[in-house]
Amino acid sequence: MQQEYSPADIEADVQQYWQEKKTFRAVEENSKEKYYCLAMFPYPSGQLHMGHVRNYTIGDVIARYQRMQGKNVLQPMGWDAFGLPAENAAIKNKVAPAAWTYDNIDYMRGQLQRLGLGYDWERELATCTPEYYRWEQWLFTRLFKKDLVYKKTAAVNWCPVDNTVLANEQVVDGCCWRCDTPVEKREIPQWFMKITDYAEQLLGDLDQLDGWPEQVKTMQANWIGRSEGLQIEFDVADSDESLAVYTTRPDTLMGVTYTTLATAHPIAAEAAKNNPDLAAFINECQTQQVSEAEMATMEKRGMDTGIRALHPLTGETIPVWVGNYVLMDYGSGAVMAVPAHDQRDYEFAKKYSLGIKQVITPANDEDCDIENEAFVNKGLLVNSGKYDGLDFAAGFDAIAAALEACDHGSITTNYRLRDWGVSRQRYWGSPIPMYNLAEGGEIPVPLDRLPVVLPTDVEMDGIQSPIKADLEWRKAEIDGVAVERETDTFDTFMESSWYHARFTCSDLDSAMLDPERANYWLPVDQYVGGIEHAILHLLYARFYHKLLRDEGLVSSSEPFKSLLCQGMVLAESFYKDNAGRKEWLSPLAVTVESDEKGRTLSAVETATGDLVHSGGITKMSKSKNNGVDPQTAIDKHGADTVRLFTMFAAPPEQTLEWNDDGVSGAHRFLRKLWNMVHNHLALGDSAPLNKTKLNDAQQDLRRKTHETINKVNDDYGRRNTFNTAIAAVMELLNEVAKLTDNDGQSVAVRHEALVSAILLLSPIAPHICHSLWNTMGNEGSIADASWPVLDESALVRSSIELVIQVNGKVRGKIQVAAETPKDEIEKLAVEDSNVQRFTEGVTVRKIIVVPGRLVNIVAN
Ligand code: ANZ
Repeated sequence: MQQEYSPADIEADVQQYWQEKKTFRAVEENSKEKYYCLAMFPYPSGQLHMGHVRNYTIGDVIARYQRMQGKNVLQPMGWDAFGLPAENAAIKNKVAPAAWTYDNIDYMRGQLQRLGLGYDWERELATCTPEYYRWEQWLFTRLFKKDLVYKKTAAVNWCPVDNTVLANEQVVDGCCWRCDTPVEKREIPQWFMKITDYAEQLLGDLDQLDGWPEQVKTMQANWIGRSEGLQIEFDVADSDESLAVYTTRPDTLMGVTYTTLATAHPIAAEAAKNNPDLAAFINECQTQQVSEAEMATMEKRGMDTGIRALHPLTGETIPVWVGNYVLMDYGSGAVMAVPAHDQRDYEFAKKYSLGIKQVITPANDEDCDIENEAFVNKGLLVNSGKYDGLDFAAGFDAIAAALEACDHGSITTNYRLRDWGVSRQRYWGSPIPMYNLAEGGEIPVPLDRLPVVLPTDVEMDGIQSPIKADLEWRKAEIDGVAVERETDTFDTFMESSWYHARFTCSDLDSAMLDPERANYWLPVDQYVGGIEHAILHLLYARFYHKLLRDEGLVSSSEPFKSLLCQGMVLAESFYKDNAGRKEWLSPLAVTVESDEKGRTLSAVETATGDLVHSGGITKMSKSKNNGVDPQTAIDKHGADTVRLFTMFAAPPEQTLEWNDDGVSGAHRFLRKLWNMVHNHLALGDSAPLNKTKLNDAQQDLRRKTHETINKVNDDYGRRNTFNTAIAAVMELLNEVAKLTDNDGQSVAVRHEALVSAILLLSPIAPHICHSLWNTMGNEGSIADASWPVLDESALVRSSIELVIQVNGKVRGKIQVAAETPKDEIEKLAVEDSNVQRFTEGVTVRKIIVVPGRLVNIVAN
């Protein structure tokens, strides 16, 4: 029998066992309740980081727990394998992106296996394979026919020197990362998916997601950004045209002093035709590089178009301006400006000396100082003629009714959400399956020509995508007519939007999904991932799931029933002064002296003895050089220790501080468990447990065992707090150590406690528990064992402790049999010697017994 705890040997053996027995292979079984647990799949960057370790351990713990509940569990893993880093690495290392990616996948797969994660590896997929991306190409052509995808021009970052489009990551401080040239904005034709057609469903279905954090649902709702407002038509003076604006504040209509058009508005373009100054201004704004966030804060600029509009209720003449703060693709691309009550309009009006007319006054004692800023809150209408005195709701309704009556307005709903631009001008992605026609327009690649395979044997020149540069590749022919293949590739969010579904039948080569298998497993019961994906990835995956549903491939409307967002992994960072610059040192290169709480007292660079400073505890990152390589920790302590530490150091949603002492502590605990079990077994076989023949000490340990089962079950199954589950098992082991008798029933009770501890810990530290489980005489894998069952009768206490108070102050404690009657308790309380010291010389007036807890004696 192996006596020393040797994780390296045990873990290798157990992993081999899982592999040989195909322990985690998932097969559809209609008679069994399914459980699909999914952790967000990684980008194959080269090696796992601690964030991955945490993410995947959480998922694995949940999956193993559910499996021990008797569920049919699916836990798959794959690779989000397209994306820009492969192109950068390819340029740097002179290796094709595909080769680099597949090498990384091989290495990282080994790392995941070394962590003992219970995946069904037969379902593994990599999104960069034609077997995978062909189906999103297929879907795209279907959606084209359904009018759910379309092409339009949209802005990209353009480097005028390299003559190429840049990804946002390639724009550094507004300049090209390669040649430092200021980046321009250019409009080029791109493909879009009509996610806005699903805006209402995406918002409404959030209500079904009881298992999602409220915060994430709110972020999704805000991103979709539904607003109720009015579309108002302003007639253009001396013309048959009208100008539509969208407003959420029709109550301010009487305060409109001008209107503003987006620079790309057709009326502005028309006016610019015979106004060179205006044309120059519009052109300048359009080459400016601005995100929507920057738009809110940047300096507001504009120009009068010379056009005049007519106020729809008063007929007053109103100037029409062009402004750089109006978005073309929101509402109608034009606003009615109410400077007194909108801060952007206010700043604009002040700058260009336009009128500011107050029409809202505070309904209570809020500050309102139109001389200095807009009053943006809702209030009561003033200076608005017959609408004076109305509040927001009444003003909205009355003005909407007046506009509807004269055919100049209608109530509309708007969404902030824009259609999803899926074109990327980079190489390492799925080709967009379209042909561009010589005479303009485009057609989908016919089904029998799918997939459009991305060539992988390419050389990267660092500027042009190889498929854009390859004139031969671009050529195609259909019915004898020459066409050109689309050379843009899909946004990589495309692939991550449906992998959850593809895992249900990743081997299928005749269709995107097999509805029967997909519907057996979907929706995912538990999704685990980082909060950084709270908006886009989750929104796109929810959208895609609805597209799959409308294609008849799945029957559910939502992909993820429950969502757990894990917190970040932090570590202390260190730097030394290097000629006034901070040089960040790896924690491995630093020797730290810390106090008993693990706080750093002083630190020096190990190699040089130079004093180093603490940069605080921050997210593990390259920039601070404070990443801890999981591989080193696994090699040193074993996977179980790393898993245990990551689960013990913090609840999953909170940040986790990496701490070497904590890791050593986790290791010591596992060694203690190992030794306890082996020492226990050395005493020989345990007698059968006889519940009716236990003394107090034995009953106490049994109670502790079952209290622990009860608590840990709740921690895993409901609260997702694995740290408190571990703490409870640690406490149980402390109690086991206290029962030192070795008679038959003591051994039996201890045996039950140890078996339970092993079962309860097994989702977190599966290798050591697998081994100990077998050592304790159980056949097969602990992964297939049933979760320990609570014996309610063990929780009943034969005696209970009652606190005794005299006049509200604790003066003693008594131990009584659980079923002691009230008058007997009163008697015992008064007779207690400690209590008598406080009741001497006074009269007991009243005794209050709170059953099971305390006795209060009132005496004076
Ligand atoms: C007049 C007004 C008066 C407005 C007032 C606000 C306050 P949400 O709620 O996000 O939907 N707006 C409309 N279209 C725009 C565009 N294309 N670009 C920039 N801003 C635009 O925002 C609706 C408000 O944003 C609208 O209501 C409009 O300004 C502005 F005291 O109209 B409001």
